[in-house]
Amino acid sequence: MKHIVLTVTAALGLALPTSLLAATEADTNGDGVLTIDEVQALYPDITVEQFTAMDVNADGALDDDEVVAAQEAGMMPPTEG
Ligand SMILES: [Ca+2]
Ligand SMILES: [Ca+2]
Repeated sequence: MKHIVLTVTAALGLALPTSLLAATEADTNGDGVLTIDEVQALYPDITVEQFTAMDVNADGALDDDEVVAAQEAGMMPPTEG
């Protein structure tokens, strides 16, 4: 459900909530998760160590929940506008 809403919203080009906007902008290959390369493309200051800390389930990528958690924890800057 969440993935469908995100996909439809992105397709329509509507404004997304801050956390989801960050994930959408950073997800350059459109697979729905952020790799370290995608995160660093948007946030060059984020280190591998920080990425690993944000990757709660240790699958090597950040999903929406992990991005939101990272932003709420202050580990990833929220995007504005
Ligand atoms: Ca991706
Ligand atoms: Ca993960």
